[in-house]
Parts: sequence; structure tokens; C-alpha cells
Amino acid sequence: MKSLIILILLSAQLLSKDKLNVLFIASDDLRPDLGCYGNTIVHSPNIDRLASESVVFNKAYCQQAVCAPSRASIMSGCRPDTTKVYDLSTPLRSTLPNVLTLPQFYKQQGYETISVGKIYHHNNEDKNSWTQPSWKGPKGDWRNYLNPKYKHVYYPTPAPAWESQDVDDSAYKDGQVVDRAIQHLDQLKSSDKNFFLAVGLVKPHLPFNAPKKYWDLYKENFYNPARREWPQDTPKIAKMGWHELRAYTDIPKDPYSGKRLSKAQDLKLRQGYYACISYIDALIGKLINKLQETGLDKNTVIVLWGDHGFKLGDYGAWCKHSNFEIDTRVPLIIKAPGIKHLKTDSLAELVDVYPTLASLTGHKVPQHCEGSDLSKVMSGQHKGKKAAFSQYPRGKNMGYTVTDGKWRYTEWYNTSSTLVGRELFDHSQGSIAEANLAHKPEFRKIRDQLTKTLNKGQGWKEVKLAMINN
Ligand SMILES: [Ca+2]
Repeated sequence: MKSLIILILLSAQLLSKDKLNVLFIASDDLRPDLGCYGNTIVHSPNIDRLASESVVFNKAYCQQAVCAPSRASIMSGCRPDTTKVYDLSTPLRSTLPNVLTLPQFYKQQGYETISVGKIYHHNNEDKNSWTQPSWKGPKGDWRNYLNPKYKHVYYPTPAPAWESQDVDDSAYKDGQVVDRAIQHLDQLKSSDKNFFLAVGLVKPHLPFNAPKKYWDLYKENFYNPARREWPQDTPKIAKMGWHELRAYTDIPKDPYSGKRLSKAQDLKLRQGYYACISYIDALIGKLINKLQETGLDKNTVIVLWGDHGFKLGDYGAWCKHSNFEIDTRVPLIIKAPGIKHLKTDSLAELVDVYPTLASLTGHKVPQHCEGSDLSKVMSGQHKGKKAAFSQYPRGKNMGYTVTDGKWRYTEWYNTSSTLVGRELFDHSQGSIAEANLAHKPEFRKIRDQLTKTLNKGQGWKEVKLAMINN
């Protein structure tokens, strides 16, 4: 009897809203340090609960490991060489004024499209994407210190890279963003329209500002980098000097001085990053509980993604900005009604999110999408793609990188399209590599195969075609 009532209620809902909704949750700088990805230190019970009902992509990659280019790519469905957004100062519409963004696509299908928090990188949250004015969060500096001394600081930031205040969840920006998202769900519950609700959390991005209770979870238990030196024989062009962290007080300023963080700073930063993960985990829990409470979870696809990886002292470095596995690998968790839990090593790219969501919600995938529809991978009907691609500029040079799930291979080109550096890393044991193997004769065959797959950064076209034809 109970299931019959549920069926009738569900049918009524499907009659008025015949397509699926989307709850699109972005986290800034979140690498896959989550319980559901096998991390035993972090406290992420809410994301783990979501993951237990979702498809968890264990090998998912951003297309460029820094905020604006990664976000321009996922939101447009295009790769950085198409968006031409390679830096933080170029908004998507300045290079692709007419591209049909993911939310704009849903808007065209008659959806209510709403954005709260940080979705695109820039303050102007692309008016064409949304049916309501977007809300970036409470007014004030994005660094969001509560200490009045640091409230209005600007770059370079004369403030510590962390803050731990004994406050409740809504004191910081992300808490208020989720409170606002919850209000939207209350309104959307009685709307006769489908919705695409984007919720952009700014943590665990620097500065690591989070309520004290989350810091207290990590008083004794710390993440410890497996390797504190660059991989052996890595070309100079591949490395970066973690300038982003050096902008904060008490961090050594000269990237080439060889100065490292003090042990106390090192521990504090890693504790702070994990505190921020647990903070957003609690907020994501609130959001998902609300979705369930409204009953909207029955016909809503949930996607949780991070815009790129992060180094926490790994390789003796911090932040992102590279083509390394640890900077390109991201969490990607998708829950869709009717699709069973799966943890998969099938390769995924953030550029796949657009076509996959379009397909999962019952729409035709727009032609311009440069990623692949992974819905059949999610339902176990397709084994997935052969390779995943990313890129990163270094000055006027461009590094193109590819992974086949085990090997990561990178080629660096200068402005005359001359090859100026190669890297080949074995990642069969995880995200950290011991040495660059690109110039070892015994790995020549693998390198040659991956050179072909990479095809100077254009190899994705062949991989996409193969996904359609197989
Ligand atoms: Ca970011």
C-alpha cells in the first residue's frame, strides 16, 4: 500500500515535471581526500553517504588545474583550447560570447536556473545562464575572515593563511550560501518548473577559514605527504613556486630560496585544509537532507565536483597550477535516480559533466560539447574512455598532458610549437610519482603510445569519437 502511494505521488510529480532536476554542487580546490575515496583521516560522513548512493569516479580530471579555466570548461562543455580561458582574468563571455553554457542549456529547456555562491570564477556570474540574479554570497572580501583585523585585506594578503573561530556554520560564507540554497529548495518544492540549482562552496580554498569545531577533529591525526621532493628528473618547466600561499603572512616569500615552511606551519595548513573539508561536508549534509525532506531527491540528479586538485606539502610544494596528477585529479560524484551505486576506475573529465547531465536528465546532448556522455558508464553498459586530457600554460609555453589511468604523459611546447619538455610518470601506486621516466629507454614504447594518444593536445577528438562508436 505504502509503495503504491509513493508510486502515485511520484507519477503525479513526473506528470507536472517530466524531466529530472539538477543539484550541482561545486567545491573550490577540493582534492579527493574523502572517506569515499579511501582516505582514512578525513571526516566526511555526509559526502560518503551521498557517495554510497552515487557513481563515484575514482579517476576524474579537470581540464586545467586552476579556478577560472577549469570552471569555464565545465560550464561551457569546451576544453581550454576552445574557451581560450587560460588565466584568472579572462571571463568566459569575453572569448566565447555565444556559447550555450550548461545552466543556459537548462534555461532553454524551461528550467528555473539558479546560482548561489561561486560557480564561475568571476564576480559577474554570467547573466545569460540564470533565470534569477545569481547570489555570490554575503558582501565583503572573498577571503572571508571574521577577525575584524583581517576583514578587508587585499593582495598580497597581510593575514594568516587560516582562521579558526568558535562560531556556528552560518558565520562563514559557505554556511550562508547553503542557507540560501535551502531557501531555494523550499520555493522550488512547490514550483511547477524543473530546476538546475548550482551551489558553489569556496572551501577548502585558501585561506583555510572554518569554525573551530572542524579544526578540533584533526588535533592529533594529520595527513602526511608521501614525498616531499619533486619527482626525480622533472623538467623545470613542470614545477611551480606556490606563489598563492606565499601571499599570506608568515609564509616564506621567495619561491626559489629553498625555504620551506616550519613544521608548525606545515601541520597547521594541513589541519586547516582538512577542517575546511569537514566544514563543507557538514554543509553538503544539510543541503542533501533538505532535498530529501522536500521529496525532490526522487527526481533530482546530484553532482558534486571539485575544480582541480591541490598539493598539501606533496613534492615539497603547495596549491595547484601544474599538470601533475595530484593537481589534475578531482572528486566527481554523481547520483541519478535509477542508477545504482558504483565506484569506478573508468576515466572521467569535468568536461564530460555537461553532456552526462544532459543525457541523464532526458535531453539531447548539444553538438558543441567536447566531452563525452558518461551515462552508460554509470549504468555499467559502457567500459568508458581510453584517456583523459588536461593542459597548463607556463609563461608562453603550453603543457599538454594525458592519462590512460596508469601512466601520465606530458609534453611542453613553446610558441613555435617546438617540444621543450616531456614527463612520464607511473601512477599505478597513487597520485604521487617517484621519477620522470620519459627519457628512460625501457619506457620508450609507452611514451610513443602516449605521444600518439596525446597528439599535441588534440587526441581527445579521437577518444570522443571512440566513445560514440563503441
Ligand atoms: Ca579552485
